[in-house]
Formats: sequence, C-alpha cells, structure tokens
Amino acid sequence: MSLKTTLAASLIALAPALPAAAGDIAVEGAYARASSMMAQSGAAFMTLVNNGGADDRLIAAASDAADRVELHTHVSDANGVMQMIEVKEGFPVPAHGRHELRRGGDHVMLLGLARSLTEGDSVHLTLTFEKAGTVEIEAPVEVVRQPMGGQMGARPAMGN
Ligand SMILES: [Cu+2]
Repeated sequence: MSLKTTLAASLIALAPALPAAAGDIAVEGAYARASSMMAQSGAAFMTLVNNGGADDRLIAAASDAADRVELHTHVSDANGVMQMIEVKEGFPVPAHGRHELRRGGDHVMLLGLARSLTEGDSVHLTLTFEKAGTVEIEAPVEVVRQPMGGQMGARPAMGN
C-alpha cells in the first residue's frame, strides 16, 4: 500500500461524523447541501437506524441554520415531473431497521437559510423522534459541484 493510499484510507477512517444517538435510535452519515451557490434552501441527508424492538418515527427537525425545517419527500406528478412535498406524518424507522434519507427521496428540508452553506461548515440539527426523543447532530456541508458546462443558477431551487 503506497503512502498516498494509506493517507487516503486514514482520512476516510476519520471522516465519519460523531456518533449521534438517543435511546435505540442512531443517526449515521449525515450531511447537508445547498441546491446551488445562491440557494435560499438546502437539504440534509442521513441514515436513521433503529436498534430497538419497537418501531419509531422521525416526526420533526429543527435547526438554527434555517427559518423553517420540514420533512420532505419527492413524488412524481401526472407528467412524471418530480416534486417535493412535506411529509406531515414523518419518516417511520422500523424496529431493528433503518430509514434512508437520500437525494431524490426523503430529506430534511432547510428553508430560508440563515447563512450560505459552505464546505467545511456544518449544520446543527435537532431531530425529534416519537419514542427516542431528540437527537442532536452536526451535518457537515457538502458543496454541490456544478458539472462542467452546467447552467449556473438554472437548476430549480428545489432540485435536491
Ligand atoms: Cu424538500
């Protein structure tokens, strides 16, 4: 193994966010991103893990980084166009199971960003679960890299 790969491997080993848990619920791999450089909104993604024997549910999220935080998902409308909708009932996390929040699917929506999301920064989130209570997490910010030749600012603001 070369020095370079050894360094890369140790960096990856250090990368995982601090463990965040409450009761039987753990949150893994959280990160946040803005839809674009100028975006007024952003989203956070993570894996919700339930190590207990009872179903639980993420019912609310809050952050000082945004005016409003909502639980969203994507659905396609009659024309096959993806749209985001708020999920009032929240995200179920089955007993001994997990629920993945990922791009194009369920996400924690940050509306009205208090500041721009920049690389190296992190977003503090308070997640409220029906049974486990609150979990505080730090979601490192991943800046979206515009593809070469991409139309800067032409992306829909809601494009998570
Ligand atoms: Cu959304």
